[in-house]
Amino acid sequence: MPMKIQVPMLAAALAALTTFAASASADPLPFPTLFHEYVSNGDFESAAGASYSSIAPWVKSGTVFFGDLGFGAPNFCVPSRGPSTNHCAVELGGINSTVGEINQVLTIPARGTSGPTFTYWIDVLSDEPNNNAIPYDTLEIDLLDASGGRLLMHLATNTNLQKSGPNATFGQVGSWRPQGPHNLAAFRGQTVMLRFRAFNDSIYPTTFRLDDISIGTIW
Ligand SMILES: [Ca+2]
Ligand SMILES: [Ca+2]
Repeated sequence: MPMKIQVPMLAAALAALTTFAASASADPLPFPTLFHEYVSNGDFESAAGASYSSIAPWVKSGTVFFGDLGFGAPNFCVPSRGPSTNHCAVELGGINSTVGEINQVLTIPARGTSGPTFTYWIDVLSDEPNNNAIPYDTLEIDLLDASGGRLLMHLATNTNLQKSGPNATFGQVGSWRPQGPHNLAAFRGQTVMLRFRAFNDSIYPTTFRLDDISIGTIW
């Protein structure tokens, strides 16, 4: 004999299903989805319309240019990698026998289930002929303690061997490439200094352009 479904039973079942669906949709998302950036002004966009000589909290010394490259164009910032949404970058080196450095002190929270990771974009412009494959001009990237006195980890080295074109000239846009990621999980919960230091030897200058410098993770 076929079983008859009572209308009140069906209505109760539907009501229970509706209540379950409503409570499920009201729950917070079970997985973290937001990327948290720990580097301040790593995109260097605040050079636009500003003084062009500094971008807090970056500390600079030597041959470093955020903008105003000294060619009589005070509204000119270092060309970046995405002209439509991303105008400015930073330039280290580009002059023989100089050192150029930027650094900032930042705190890496002990949050998230992985990372954080360090990434950046670079464009190397050099007059080095590269015939003998020797890295004469270099960019050293390091993590130090907050005072800058003690090296914690060497992160990366870029050199003239990665050049995309001749040394930087006014308005020149080269070829940008992404770098990393480098895992910084060992430094969760610490305050550290992130430092970029460019060295040029005495001949054939090399410019290291940097943009979208990031240390961050999802939580
Ligand atoms: Ca930028
Ligand atoms: Ca050189």
